[in-house]
Order: sequence, then C-alpha cells, then structure tokens
Amino acid sequence: MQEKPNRCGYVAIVGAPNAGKSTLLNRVIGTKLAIVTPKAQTTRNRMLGITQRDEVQMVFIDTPGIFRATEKFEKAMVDSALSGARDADLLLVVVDAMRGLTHPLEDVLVRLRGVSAPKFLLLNKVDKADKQALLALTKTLCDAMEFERVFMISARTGDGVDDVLEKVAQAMPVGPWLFPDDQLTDLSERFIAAEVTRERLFMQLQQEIPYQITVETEAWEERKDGSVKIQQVIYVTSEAHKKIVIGHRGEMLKQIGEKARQQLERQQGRRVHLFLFVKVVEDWKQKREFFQALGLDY
Ligand SMILES: Nc1nc2c(ncn2[C@@H]2O[C@H](COP(=O)(O)OP(=O)(O)O)[C@@H](O)[C@H]2O)c(=O)[nH]1
Ligand SMILES: [Mg+2]
Repeated sequence: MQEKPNRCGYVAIVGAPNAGKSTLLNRVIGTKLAIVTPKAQTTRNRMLGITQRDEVQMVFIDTPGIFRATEKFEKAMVDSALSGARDADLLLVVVDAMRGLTHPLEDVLVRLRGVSAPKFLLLNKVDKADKQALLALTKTLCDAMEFERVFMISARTGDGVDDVLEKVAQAMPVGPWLFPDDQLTDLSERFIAAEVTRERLFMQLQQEIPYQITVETEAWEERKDGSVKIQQVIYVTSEAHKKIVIGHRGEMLKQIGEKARQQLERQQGRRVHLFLFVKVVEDWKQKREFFQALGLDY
C-alpha cells in the first residue's frame, strides 16, 4: 500500500432535505449504512462512508440536509452539515430533479456560497424527473453557482453513479489513506443498530412523532452461541408519545422491534435478540448528552 502514489480525500454529500443524499451514500459504499425515509431531516449527524477505487480512497460524508432551522437541535444538525462541507476536498451537491428549484434548494445555494471547495452538481432522481425540465434546471443552477462538473444520476437505481465515482476519484488530492481498506465507516455498530430502529420508527409512526424520538443502544452482548443481544432505549418527549410508540397492548412496539430485528440480522448475518424500552425524557432535544451521543455540537 505504501509504495503507490496514494490519494485520499473527503467528499461531502450536501443538499436540501430529501434530495437523496443518504441513498447516494449507501449506493457508493455498496451497503445500507445510512437510513433512508420518504420524510425530510432523517439524517441527524455526519456519517462517513469509505470506499476505494484503484489507488484512491474516498471518504464520503453524508450530512443532514441544509435548511432554515429554528430549534437548537435542528440548528446543530445544519451546522454539522455545513462544517462537513467546509472540511471537504470536494462537494457533491445533490438536487432533487423532480422538485426543481424550490425555496429549500435556494437556501442551500446561499449557504454553500461561502464554501470554497470545488463542487459537482448531481441532479438526482432522473428515473422519475422530466427530461425537458432537467435542462432548464441545470442551466439555472449553473448560473447560480460554479460547478466543475454536472451529472444526471439516480441514486436509487445506481444510474450514472459509477461515472460520478470515477470523476470524484480523479479529483482527490495526493496523500496517504486515512482508513484501513476494509473499513466502511467511522460509526460504531451500536450507533448503526440504533439507526435501524430509528428508521423503523420513521416508517411506522405518523408525522411529527419520529422527529421527537432518539434511540440509543444501551447494551450489546455477544453470546456463546454466536448470536448477539442488543438492548436499546427509545427516548420520547411525552407520555402521550410513549403510549403511541408502545401501541395497543404493545402491538406497535412489537412490530417495530420485529422489523428492526430482521434488518439487524441481515446486517449482522447472525441471530439477533433485540430488546426495546421506551423512556420519556421531555427535553432530550435540549440536553448536552444527547447532542454528544449524536456527535453534534451543543
Ligand atoms: N425516484 C427516486 N427516488 C429517490 C432517489 N434517490 C432517493 N430517492 C428517494 O428520496 C427519498 C429521500 O431519500 P434520502 O436518501 O433519505 O434523502 P436525504 O434526506 O437527502 O438523505 C427517499 O424516499 C428515497 O427513496 C432516486 O434516484 N430516484
Ligand atoms: Mg439523509
């Protein structure tokens, strides 16, 4: 590894909520790491996904969406996205081509104006977007911001993503690899396991409730028979939410646990015993320890 002229760099994936950033991260590292939901603002912190191509190591940073935040917690999410962008050697600005130029996207452009790293524009969701509208959108965006390159991709189908990877690899600076070549992420297994449950909560619960929830893995026990016992706490902000998460006779929690366990077993490739507990901490979104658990600045 040492003799070759190695290259390595950070690539931040940025954009408005719901543009498809996490889908893209999963696609480039070839496994499901980041959670993907039809709802906005599901990614809460920076997540690294590491991949290699020839002598080049690319460290992708999936970021929370950039949007106009008012709450302290949401502001910390946006700050995390912007600092991810500032630390990067290259930015991939992901745009939902189905939506076109919306206010959220205009906000993104404004916030990214001060970031000096070179930028690639990725028009995503071309599997669904109208081709005519794509050209007009591309022109508008290129007038608004300088992009080194423009790509039309579908993060969902993988269309065009290989071409992006090739050009990203060429843009990486010379330097030693920062991670071993078998490392996929800097996130702990515990964190990823908590994200699996959080994704289920997003899929299963209505509207606002999942935004008021955070999940922590409290215990992780390797068993002699090769299985693993995982214990997690679902933090909610009120007794009313707790009731909803647990459901009538515990049905909701049972369903969530069942689906999350299946996903964890696929990821782990072994049997998983998942134990979920629901706790009310009214103001977890204000508490330092919860910010820290997510790697956000308080
Ligand atoms: N049709 C289509 N949908 C996509 C594509 N990429 C992402 N999505 C969907 O867009 C939604 C938001 O995706 P996600 O990756 O969570 O967006 P993020 O908020 O930017 O991380 C999800 O429902 C994805 O399945 C794509 O290329 N085509
Ligand atoms: Mg995301």
